[in-house]
Amino acid sequence: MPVKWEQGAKFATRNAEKLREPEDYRVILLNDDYTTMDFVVEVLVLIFQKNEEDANRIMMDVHRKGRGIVGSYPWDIAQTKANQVHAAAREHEFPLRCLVEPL
Ligand code: TYC
Repeated sequence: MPVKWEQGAKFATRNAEKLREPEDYRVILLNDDYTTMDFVVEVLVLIFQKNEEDANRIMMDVHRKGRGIVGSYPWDIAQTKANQVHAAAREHEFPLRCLVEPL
């Protein structure tokens, strides 16, 4: 029935928009000369739930290019993760920094 199909399509589109909507902020990791590679990988695994392979790839990308995208998250989650990175870095006396930027 065409009317029902059209309503279903609209509904599906709205749901897809809703699922994308909250991912508004990128967490950007910055390179530095002092934080160890192992610590950065650990941060990516424990705070950002990356697997070892992705964590290594992201860490090496940041190491080579100076900065890199870790992921996109709703604002409060991005802020919380950035705070957790800075707290862990401070605790281990590393200068590791990340930024939260709008998409
Ligand atoms: N450049 C650091 C080193 O050589 C490693 C590193 C990678 C530091 C990524 C920070 O976000 C970073 N030990």
